[in-house]
Parts: sequence; structure tokens; C-alpha cells
Amino acid sequence: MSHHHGRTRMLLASVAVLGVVAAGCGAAADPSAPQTRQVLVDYVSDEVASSFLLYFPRNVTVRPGDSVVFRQEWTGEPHSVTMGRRVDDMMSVLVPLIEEYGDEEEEDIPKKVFKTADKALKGLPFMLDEGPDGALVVAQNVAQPCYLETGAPPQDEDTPCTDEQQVQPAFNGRQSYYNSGFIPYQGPQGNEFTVDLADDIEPGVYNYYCNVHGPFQGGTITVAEKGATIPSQEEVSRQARAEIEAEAEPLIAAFEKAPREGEAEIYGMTVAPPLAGWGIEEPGSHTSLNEFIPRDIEVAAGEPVDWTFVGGHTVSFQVPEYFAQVVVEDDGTVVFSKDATQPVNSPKPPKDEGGGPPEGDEGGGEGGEGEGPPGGGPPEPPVIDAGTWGGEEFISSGFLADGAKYRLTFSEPGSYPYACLIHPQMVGTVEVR
Ligand SMILES: [Cu+2]
Repeated sequence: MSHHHGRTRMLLASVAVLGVVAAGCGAAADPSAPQTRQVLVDYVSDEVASSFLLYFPRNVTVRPGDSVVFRQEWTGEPHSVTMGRRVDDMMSVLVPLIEEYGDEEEEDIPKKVFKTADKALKGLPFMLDEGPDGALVVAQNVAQPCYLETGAPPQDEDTPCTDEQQVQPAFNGRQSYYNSGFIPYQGPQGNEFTVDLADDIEPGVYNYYCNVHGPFQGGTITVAEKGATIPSQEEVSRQARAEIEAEAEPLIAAFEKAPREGEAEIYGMTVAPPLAGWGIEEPGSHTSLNEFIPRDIEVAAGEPVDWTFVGGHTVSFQVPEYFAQVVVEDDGTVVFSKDATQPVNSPKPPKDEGGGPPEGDEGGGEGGEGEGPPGGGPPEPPVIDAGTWGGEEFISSGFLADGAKYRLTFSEPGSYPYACLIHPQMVGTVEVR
């Protein structure tokens, strides 16, 4: 390692003599020059379509004047990087609670733990909220960027921070609220959020979290003394890899065990394939499994197919070009793509079905009370029957959640690829005989 580093330095030094190297490239040669470290937001596994509701690695060490680039791997789940003194205060309460109770079943956690958590989260709104009609709304006060020297972010969902407050300063550790807002999939800042550490930031540990998925999706930036030696990007990446693998293990095991036929139990429900999504029944897991199980199915024309939903997904055929479920409009407003979550050429689900948020329940249940997987034998939900489909037009179930059933009958033989509009890696095929 150090041998390799020495060689790189020598190589750079000799190039510098030729006058080719600009200031930025000198970083490797001069250890006190500003450096950049990368933290991954979410992760795309090539073994199983999924979302990792975490940052990798969980802690990164930099110095005043350095930068942290948060690099998002788009799994369809919206995320933010939200920090500041108010977040440090909140996380100082939440992190010990998560350490103590994070791996326990919800019913085993004392009620007062949720009360304490809710109190600590007061004044720190979430990005996605349920509107009066049960539909999900994007809260502009936290979905748009916001950088405040003092005070709390606006508490009204329709009031974003002012244009001035949306201009990102370096992070000096003294700001009360420092929020990336929704990190978009596309555009100039697509999938990337950079935090420049101010030259005068005090060494210490600074917390951040995702204001979509809650404090469980959190991490820290440790600021070392100026001029200190910090772990290289290679070491940071190795640490990220180890943390990803620890999360991937139960995820892949759950995928392998998922039922391809017959019946199975999940979250207290009895379900039968084909399934839209599957679960990881390990309370300490912060991944969601976004697969159609089995991926490919066969059916006779005229014979209905019933999908059962586990987690929140859509079943969608003849999908136009991919669109992210949450997008930023030209004026900065952050909105749901309508077709991503609403039924298209399919009936609206009954009020109780699929009313939950498209995401957040997997990791963000800590933020609220009485959420989480339905237990105790809820009544069998009705089947949402989209009727007979000829194979030509765009058709989508809309967002449906745990236990919902969606029925489609194919009239024409052929091979039909389909997808979940929330999770772009989630695809399958129906072979109609
Ligand atoms: Cu999905």
C-alpha cells in the first residue's frame, strides 16, 4: 500500500516537473492539500434487485478544507443528506436507541422509546407525508435544499426555504440545518451531493441522516485536525464494501429462500407466487428486496394472473421510457411522477389498500408509531382486477403494498416484459401460451 503510494507520488512529482500537473492533481503529492472522499448513498446489487437504505461507509474521516462527495446509486428510493446542529442533537438521542433496540422486533420495544424518538425528531420534518386524501405528498420544506445558520426549517409542507437559503455554503459545523433536499436521479446534480468542509470547522464528529428513511439511515463525518493523515479513498472504499457485504448476506439468503411455488409466510401473511416483492424478516436489516418472484412466469391466454404484493411496488406493462418516481421540476418543486404511483388503465385500489407510502416503511418506521408490517391477521384484501389486456397499451397497477392483490388476464399469446415503476431494477416476463 504505502509502497504503491510512494510510487504514485514520485510519478506525479516527475510529471509536475514537466509542468503538466495542475493544482488539483497535486493532492496525492501534498498530504495537506484538500482531499475528497466518497460515501455511497444506497447501493445497486447485481445479484438481487434491492435497495440498501444506508450510507457506505457509515463513517468517513476528513479534515477542514476537504470534501465529502455523496454518490447515490439509484434504486428508485429517494434520499437526502441532512445535517447541522439540530440533526446532531436528534442523533445524539436516536443513535443510542438504535444501538439498543435496532435489532429487536417492534412489539418488544418499550412504548416510551418511540415517544423519546418522536420528541427528538420534532422540528425535523420528513420528505414524504400522507396528504388528507391518503395520497402521498412531497414536503417542499425538506425536499428542496435548505441551509440555515440558525433556527429550524419551515414546518409547512408547501413552504420551501428561500432562494437565498437554498444556496449551499461550506459546512462549518455551526449551521443549525444543512439539508441537500431530494438528491435527484438526473440533472446537473444528478445522484451527487458534495459537502465542502469549511476551513474553520472544529474537529469532531458530525451526524447526517436521510429525511426520507429516517435516522436508521444515518452516518457520520469525522473531522480530524488540519494536516492530519486520514484513511485513503482506497481504505474508505474497502470499508464501504465490507459494510455492503454484511447487508447483502441476509438479503441474498432471503431471495434464495423466497417461494417460487406453493405458499409461504411473510410478515404474518400467507402468500403465494407470483409475488411483487419479498421481505427480509430480520429486524436489523435495512434493505428491501425488489424482485418479482419468480421473475418469469407462464400462463395460458384467458387465464388470470394474480400478483400478491410484499413491500410497496407496481406491476406495469408496456412502460414508456423510464421515469424516476420523484422528480424536480424547473422551478425547483419536487413532485411524484404521476404515472409512477397512480394506477394506469387499472382500477383504483379500495381506500385501505396500498395507501401507505411507496417507501420509508422498511427503514423509517422508527420515526412514527404504529407503523410497520401488518400483523395479527388482517382481513383478506380484495383482488384489484384490471380485466383483460391485449398487450398493446401502457397498463400499471399503481403503487400497491403488503398483501394487495392485482389481477390481469392476457388475451394474446406472446412474451411480455414487465417492470416495477418504483424500482427500475425490478423486472420480469410473462409468457402467454
Ligand atoms: Cu418495486
